[in-house]
Amino acid sequence: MEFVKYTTEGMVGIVTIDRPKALNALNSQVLTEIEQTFDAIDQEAIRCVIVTGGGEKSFVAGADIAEMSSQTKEEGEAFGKKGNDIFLKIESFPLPVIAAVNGFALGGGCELSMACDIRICSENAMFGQPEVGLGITPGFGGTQRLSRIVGMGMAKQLIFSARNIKADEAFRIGLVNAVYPAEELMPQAMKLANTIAANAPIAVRACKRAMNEGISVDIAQAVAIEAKCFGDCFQTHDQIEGMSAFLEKRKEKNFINK
Ligand code: DAK
Repeated sequence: MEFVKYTTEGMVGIVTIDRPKALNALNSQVLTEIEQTFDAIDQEAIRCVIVTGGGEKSFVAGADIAEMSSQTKEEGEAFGKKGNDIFLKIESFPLPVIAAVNGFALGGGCELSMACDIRICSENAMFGQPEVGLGITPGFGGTQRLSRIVGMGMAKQLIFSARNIKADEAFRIGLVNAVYPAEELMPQAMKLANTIAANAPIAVRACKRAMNEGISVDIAQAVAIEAKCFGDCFQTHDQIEGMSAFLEKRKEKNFINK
């Protein structure tokens, strides 16, 4: 892979979008490499994934404007579909995905972070959907996910005004869960990922499924989805282990993803 690096630390997989010369902008090749990287993640060994950007300045500064500038209607639509399909894959990826936003998260970069389950960022992070200033709409899910995360009124204000916001404002409106000095971002992301990884993987994955699937149906259907996910955890090794540990007053738990 030229632009996407994948490393592991224990049970955590780290996906780094690494095209710093273009502030990690997403061209077709980067999108393909992101997809291939996620497809290759070992879902038995890995329990949580972190997505971040290479270099000091940027998470992802958007879709590649140079590549998009000469696209026809058909090519634009195909490019949008490619990005959307990959971001949907990340959103519904069985493992939790944390975006460690280490700088610019603009346009497609903000959208990539929103396809992840959890966003934390560095103090120099900047978020925004500048597309209307370029004569286009957000094309990788921004009009849909931003309103689900920060509410319709704030999302409309940000998208219609194309205003970029700094980390503290992103935190205030709930777009990110925490802000850290740049050098603490990855250690904090690892700490969170390891906390998640220490819990029962089948249960964590079932929670993600229930929350993602439940959000787009009515409450009766949503709680039925939860009930199914809840039931799926029973008679697993990890359910028996987790409950036995509590009853035996044991701190150590041996979760094996079975
Ligand atoms: N695309 C391509 N190259 C980019 C880029 C981008 N999004 N962002 C930065 N670069 C490149 C710059 O061109 C520059 O390249 P060289 O000139 O050195 O060759 C290099 O990265 C460094 O950038 P700067 O020199 O501009 O660095 P600064 O620190 O001065 O400024 C900046 C950083 C992030 C404020 C600035 O680069 C900037 O404003 N970048 C563009 C940010 C932006 O507008 N992002 C949103 C892109 S639009 C759709 C599908 C997808 C989408 C929409 C619709 N459909 C099919 C419907 C998605 C749209 C977007 O994401």
